[in-house]
Amino acid sequence: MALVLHAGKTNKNAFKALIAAEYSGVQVELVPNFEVGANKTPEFIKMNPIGKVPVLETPDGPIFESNAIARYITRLKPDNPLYGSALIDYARIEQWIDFASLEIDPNILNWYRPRMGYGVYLPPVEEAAISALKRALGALNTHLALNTYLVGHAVTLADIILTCNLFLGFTHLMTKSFTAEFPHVERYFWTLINQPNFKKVLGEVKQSDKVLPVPSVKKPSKPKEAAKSKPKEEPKKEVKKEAAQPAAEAGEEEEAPKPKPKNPLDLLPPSKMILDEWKRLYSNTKTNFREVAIKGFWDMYDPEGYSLWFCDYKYNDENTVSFVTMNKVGGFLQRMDLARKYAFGKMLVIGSGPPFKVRGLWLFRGQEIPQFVLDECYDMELYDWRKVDIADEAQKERVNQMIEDQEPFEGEALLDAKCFK
Ligand SMILES: N[C@@H](CCC(=O)N[C@@H](CS)C(=O)NCC(=O)O)C(=O)O
Repeated sequence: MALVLHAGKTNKNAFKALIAAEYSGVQVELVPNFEVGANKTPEFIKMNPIGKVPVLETPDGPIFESNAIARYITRLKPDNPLYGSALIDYARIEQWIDFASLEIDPNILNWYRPRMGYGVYLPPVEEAAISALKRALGALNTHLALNTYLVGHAVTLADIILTCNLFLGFTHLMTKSFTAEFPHVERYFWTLINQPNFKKVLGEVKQSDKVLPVPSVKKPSKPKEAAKSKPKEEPKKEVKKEAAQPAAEAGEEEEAPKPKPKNPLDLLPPSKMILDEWKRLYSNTKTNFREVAIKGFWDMYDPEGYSLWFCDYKYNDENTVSFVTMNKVGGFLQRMDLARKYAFGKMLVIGSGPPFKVRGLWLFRGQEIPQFVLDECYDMELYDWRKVDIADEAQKERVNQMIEDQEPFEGEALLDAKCFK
């Protein structure tokens, strides 16, 4: 039977439990129709004397505090990899949980809450919060320069808690120009957000393109202006809205379950090129690759129904660690899963030493990079894209070399070559 979690459905603290549950195979359900104020009833106060959400009901009684709830769920699965496999992993997971809870969360909340109208906005207090947050993000960035995840080589509970604590920052406060200073934190956050078990809970997450505005002080002489710059009269409902605050701020989650429209690429005129045939030929050709696969590719290629694109990673200078670079490319290909019916790709990690260059070749259905890929796969914007001019023999030859993993490639050794098919 599912454990019941009391919280609004976009509460970032409840996400910790829900994501941990996905990883652990534990059934957790949000209490249906959680309402503002439900956390102030005498029954609720019996479960959590401070009257805050989330609270988890278990067969042995209620638990409050979101980290404790997530730990409980994690421990329901014996030897859960979310807790690592050695004592030192466990200690480091706890270390990063504390870091996420003491160095990241309060600073984001001290920046966020006054701007939401849940507290007095005082510029020096905000400045101090941002400066402490930057210090923490700087340290995190240093750690993540050499580590894909916080501890070991897989997602742990520490990653779940930290990502949830970064969530409000990325979605409401920390624009691209703020986070660009912490590129490894950016890469880390989007890697986690795009893990299937995170996606099931969080849906689509978009980085805010502006900092949540400061609520304007209502001036009796200018009532209209005040209402315009502080919409939805949030401050008025301050006390009552507290529990449902994330539900109020995360309209995008509410919109998530839209009916799926037909992919426009399915509506294109039929092509003589059957993508699966090319993928089969590519996979089955073991010898004479040039004569068989490459020749076959150009025989099949339909320049009207498909287009070829070169991509170049924009931040190659950051590719200082081989396995981190390879993981980054691996993550990109995982996230391209949604385009499998419409794309084929080769991604090369080039160089015999750091910094490694990441370059690729993609074949897409249609004449443009599909819009849904640009919208859904954040990696796309990390690359410069250039359409291949197949009338240019040099570009055509580059296509051949990329399909073939030719080494040396442009005079350099290949560290890795990955195929999306
Ligand atoms: N440390 C707590 C924080 C809980 C918390 O602040 N909950 C907010 C909503 S995210 C709440 O219930 N606020 C209502 C109130 O303060 O009365 C946790 O991690 O669970």
